[in-house]
Amino acid sequence: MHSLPRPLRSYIRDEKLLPIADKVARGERLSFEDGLLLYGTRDLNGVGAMAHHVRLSRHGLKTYFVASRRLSYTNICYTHCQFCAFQAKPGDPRAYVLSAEDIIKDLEKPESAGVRELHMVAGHYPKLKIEYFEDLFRKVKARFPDLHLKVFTMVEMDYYARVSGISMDEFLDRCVAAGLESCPGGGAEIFDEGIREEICIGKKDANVWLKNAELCHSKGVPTNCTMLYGHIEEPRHKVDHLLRLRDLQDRSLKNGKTAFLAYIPLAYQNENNELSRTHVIHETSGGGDLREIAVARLLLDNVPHIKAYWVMISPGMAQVGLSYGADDLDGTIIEEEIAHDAGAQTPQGLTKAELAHLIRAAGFEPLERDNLYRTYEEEMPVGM
Ligand code: V47
Repeated sequence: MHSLPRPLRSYIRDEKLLPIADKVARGERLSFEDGLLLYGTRDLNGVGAMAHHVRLSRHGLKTYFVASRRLSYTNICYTHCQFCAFQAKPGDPRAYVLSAEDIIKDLEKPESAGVRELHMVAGHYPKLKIEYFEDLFRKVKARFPDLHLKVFTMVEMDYYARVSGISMDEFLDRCVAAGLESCPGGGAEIFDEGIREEICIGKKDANVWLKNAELCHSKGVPTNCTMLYGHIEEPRHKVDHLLRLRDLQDRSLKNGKTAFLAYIPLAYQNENNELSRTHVIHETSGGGDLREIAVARLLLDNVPHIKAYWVMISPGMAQVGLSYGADDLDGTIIEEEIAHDAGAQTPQGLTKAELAHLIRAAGFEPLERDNLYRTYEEEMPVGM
């Protein structure tokens, strides 16, 4: 297994970080106060070195990506999130709802060839009920039996169970019976109640997200987790968020069914939304993006994978993120709406060869994975 060539302490310039470096070297869990120090120090490279040490001991140079298609079945949303530029109200010329047939037609296009994961999150539209999702999942699975269905944020699932007039338990069981296999990590935003009042008044109860993630895990449905950063939050809100995720993960791992597979820090995109009209918020910075990846790798000691989401931080920053704790570049995506509607300037998609090239050029080993991190080494694109 690869490891840093020198003792961890030798990479640290801020001596306040030395006790943390010692804990990391011994594999000890970090505290809330440690989290604050990691956010507060100027020694970003020291934080990165500690995260890289953990990444190397866990994954060596292995770096994952997935051939994935993003789709949103509707952009109509009755919930009010001030940071969201994707939502449309009924009657808006941008508003759309996709049928199962539209989605299948899209997946049959040449650009979707080889896709292994369909990742869908969408708006909260009360006309869509459980029957819509059962029909959608059954039809997509009948046409593409090997395509992994990764659908719903935890809040979305809660909403559609409520408008269907059934319990979350029943909603989840029926979706799984129809083909749902895992859930993305979106919709968590930031758990602090005060910040939620300002950025997502329509989703102010963080416990909904946490409770439903735990329910998914207890039923054997793996999920991911995220945090939206770079808006009006402070370091203490982020540490609190990460430790709430870590606590939940401890419980899910103890339960033994399944748990979070990956954590993805989501960099706030600051255009075309209400939050950007009412607050002056700068774009996140490269250093800030790297720190989020590194702090997550250090605090979330029980979540196996940390993604550097190139759509929100750029392919170049995501590539550097691989040396700051990330082991996953997410995927090919093909077409993305949520970040791009809010101003993201990144490409819509990257090919497998482009992802493999980014990973190799940063000194790591690319591995195409499926949703459960099983790899397809024999099919790796070469010759870039
Ligand atoms: O749910 C919305 C967030 C999420 C903005 O699980 C915004 O593998 C930034 O969940 N700026 C969608 N973020 C993205 C997401 C995701 C991405 C990559 C991988 C995975 C995974 C999940 O983006 C939304 C919301 O939480 N979001 N608006 C915005 N302006």
